[in-house]
Amino acid sequence: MTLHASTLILNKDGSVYHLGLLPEDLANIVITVGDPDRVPLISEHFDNIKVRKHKREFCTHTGTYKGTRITVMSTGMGTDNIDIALTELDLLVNIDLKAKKEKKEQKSLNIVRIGTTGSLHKSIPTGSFVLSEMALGFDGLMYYYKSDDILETDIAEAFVRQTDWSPKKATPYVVKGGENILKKLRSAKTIPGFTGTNIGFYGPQGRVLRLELPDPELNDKIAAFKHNDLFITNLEMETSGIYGMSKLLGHNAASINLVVANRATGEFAENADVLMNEMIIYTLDKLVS
Ligand code: R1P
Ligand code: URA
Repeated sequence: MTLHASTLILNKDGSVYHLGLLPEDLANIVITVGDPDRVPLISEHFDNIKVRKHKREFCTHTGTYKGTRITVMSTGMGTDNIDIALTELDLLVNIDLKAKKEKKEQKSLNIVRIGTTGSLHKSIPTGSFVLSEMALGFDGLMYYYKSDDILETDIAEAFVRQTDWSPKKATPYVVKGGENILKKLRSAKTIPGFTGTNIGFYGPQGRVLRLELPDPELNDKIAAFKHNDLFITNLEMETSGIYGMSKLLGHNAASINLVVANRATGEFAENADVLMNEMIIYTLDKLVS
């Protein structure tokens, strides 16, 4: 089937619509970050940078690290951006952009998010590296795709029951990360995470400034959720979308997040920049080892 111009949208130079990238710009290992300013913090460790492109919130550098070709790309904040970022990354490898058709041979990317997060527990202090084994999405993105086969429905249903989740919000979903890439990143330095992905930073993560929340206990209920040995470790805004889209499209995804805020104690890491640099080097070294 040939894809319509309004579905597969390309720029005049043949690059994909939002990312502004051509297939040759992309490495097999793609690091994603929320913040465009984190891209040069990662690529400064590269041996060289051969591609530098920037469109909207998507800033991309491709080069080599210790001889291995890696792309680092910002996604901006939230799973709405992740829908675009992951779809267009997949287009770059699995669609023939000239013929506007799916390629016969499908390719899997290794996708690793390097992000920041808030911990829900005193026992996971600021400075921890949380490696998300699984994510719980509050964003509803997976329900816009045929996704039943990749979702851990029993865990999501237990969560809805235990937290008395309001049906006015999207139904939560649970999806696992990619074991092939998670196993490269696990070590005594990482904490295994079950990551809650929120649709915002303030109200959706229980932060009260001037606006009241309908359920002020929600963060406590999320922190108290238990299913067998599982509990939710941390909150951020992209991992569920990355895991869900990667599973649907056949890519391997992992998400490692630096705890910058501890929501149980109220602390915020003062040396977040130093800790982030340590986590970046840790992740790069594990990826090429
Ligand atoms: C909120 O401050 C942002 O920080 C976290 C959240 O997921 C959200 O995107 O990740 P990044 O530091 O990667 O942006
Ligand atoms: N990112 C989030 O989404 N939440 C936090 O508390 C910290 C970083």
